[in-house]
This record gives sequence, C-alpha cells and structure tokens, in this order.
Amino acid sequence: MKPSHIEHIGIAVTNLETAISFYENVLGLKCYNIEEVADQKVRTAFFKVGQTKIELLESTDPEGPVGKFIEKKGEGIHHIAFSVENIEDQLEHATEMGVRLIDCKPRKGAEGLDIAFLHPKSTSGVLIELCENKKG
Ligand code: CMX
Repeated sequence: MKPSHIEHIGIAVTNLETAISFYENVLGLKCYNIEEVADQKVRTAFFKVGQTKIELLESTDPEGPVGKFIEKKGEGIHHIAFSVENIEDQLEHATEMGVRLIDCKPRKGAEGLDIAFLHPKSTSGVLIELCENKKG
C-alpha cells in the first residue's frame, strides 16, 4: 500500500471539551476544527502536529463504535489512519492478502476524506483506517 504518512491518530475520549483543554493548554496545540460525523456517531476535534493530526473522538451514541469501545476499554488510542492513494485499489489488495475489511468500499469521513477501516482481528489488534484526500 505504501502509505505516505500517518494521516491521524484517533483517540476515544469521554468528554471532548475536557480533552481539548489538555491538548491546548498542556501540549500547546490549537484545535482547528470540531465536527460531528453523524454516520460514525461521533463528535470530533482536530489538531495538527506536523503532517499528522490528532483526532479526538467523543461518542454521540453508546451503541456507536466509539461508545462501545469506551464502555469496553475506556479512553485511549482507538485507531491509526494511514494516508494512501487509490484507496479502492488498496482495499482490493488487502482483500487479496486475506485481510478482513470493515468497509468494502470507501465512505465519507471527517474533513471530507474517503475512508475505509480494516478489522483489528486482521491487523494485530489495531483498528486501521485508510484514507485518501481526493480533493488533493
Ligand atoms: N481497536 C482494537 N480492537 C478493537 C477496537 C479498536 N478500536 N474496537 C473493537 N475492538 C475489538 C474488540 O475488543 C473485540 O475484541 P475481542 O473479541 O477480543 O473482545 C473485537 O474487536 C470485536 O469487537 P466487537 O465488540 O465484537 O465488535 P464491535 O461491534 O465493537 O465493532 C469494530 C468493532 C472495529 C468492527 C467497529 O468499531 C467498527 O466498525 N469500527 C469502524 C468505524 C469506527 O471505528 N468509527 C469511529 C471513528 C470514525 C472517525 O474516525 O471519524
């Protein structure tokens, strides 16, 4: 797949405002975007660290993926997102390699990126997101 960089690290939090305060006041980063992704049942806050972003994820529904994650494991790193080109081809490649896909085709994620997840049972326990910025 040869991802160009880590696009973002997703971190599950119970309270977005509390977590934003840590990243702004302790780490000195600036939250540049807060966005609700209804489809994923999350509210997100973004920070830039070089080429990589931190995406804080607060669940808007206990039955959503982040709500269930926090219920089971508590706050913490939820996923790692790699920036790729030709995401459809990468999903096909992953399937050929026997990787279990969560998304067989890309969908729209936060910030308008095309995203697709690989199942953590196929990836040594880490939820991996592939994403492509087709806007360039
Ligand atoms: N990282 C690592 N492992 C995870 C995980 C995560 N984030 N979430 C769940 N798991 C593990 C569970 O602990 C469980 O392991 P065990 O069977 O050993 O206990 C296994 O995966 C299956 O979990 P499950 O409870 O049966 O399945 P869920 O219904 O919780 O679904 C998953 C898990 C990954 C398929 C689901 O969360 C999903 O589809 N995620 C993709 C979408 C997503 O995460 N969206 C939120 C972010 C959106 C954004 O970035 O904008």
